[in-house]
Amino acid sequence: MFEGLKGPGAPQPQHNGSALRIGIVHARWNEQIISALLDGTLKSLRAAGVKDENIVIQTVPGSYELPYAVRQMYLASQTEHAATAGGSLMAGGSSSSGTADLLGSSTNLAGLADEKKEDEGTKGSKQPFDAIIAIGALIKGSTMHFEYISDAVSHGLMRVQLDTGCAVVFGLLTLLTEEQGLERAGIDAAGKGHNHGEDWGAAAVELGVKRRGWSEGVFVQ
Ligand code: DLZ
Repeated sequence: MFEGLKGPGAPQPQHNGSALRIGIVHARWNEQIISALLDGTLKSLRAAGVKDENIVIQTVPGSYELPYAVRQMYLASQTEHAATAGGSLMAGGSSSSGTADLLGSSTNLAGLADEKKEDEGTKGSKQPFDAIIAIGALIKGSTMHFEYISDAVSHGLMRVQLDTGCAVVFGLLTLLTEEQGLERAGIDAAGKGHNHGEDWGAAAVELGVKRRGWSEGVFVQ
């Protein structure tokens, strides 16, 4: 894990993601960069104990589609949860408008054990996502396109997490050059870069664990 001046530093203690369900949605533009970022994200999710069957990956054409996709994925996971035996929409649960109790979570800590038992095997969890990671790489061109999309996606992702109460990890690189993207994906020719996807996976686990605590009035360190 990157612990340099500009990195987030490792949380103390490390969070255990083994009970979490995480969504990932990534754009398909700038495939080489995105592919490496996705690998880095998955690597850190797995290192924190998140199970492969509890990771759902979706793709969208470009970064502009990320906020909408995150919102719809979260609502879909709530629908899925409600459809499973014993599933119910509690505080933080779905509303057709997509606005939900900001303090709420549709998971409760006591219920997790039962749910875990029920989902053991290959099925994977059907609980609503604890966090969703949105990954995209926007590269500046010669028009204002970059500025408009960067701004819209940044605000859109923030809005989705505040409206739904689902933690959204900002995995959007806003790049002046492709080389900057290669560095931030850890695949630059000089080998000096760092894969930011690793930080995003760790952020999703930390926020997912803390969100569950907060929804129960518990402050997890
Ligand atoms: C159109 C476009 C351009 C020019 N550049 C990028 C980019 O660098 N990164 C990215 O993720 N998407 C790009 N797109 C696509 C838009 O995000 C979007 O998919 C289309 O405008 C369709 O809504």
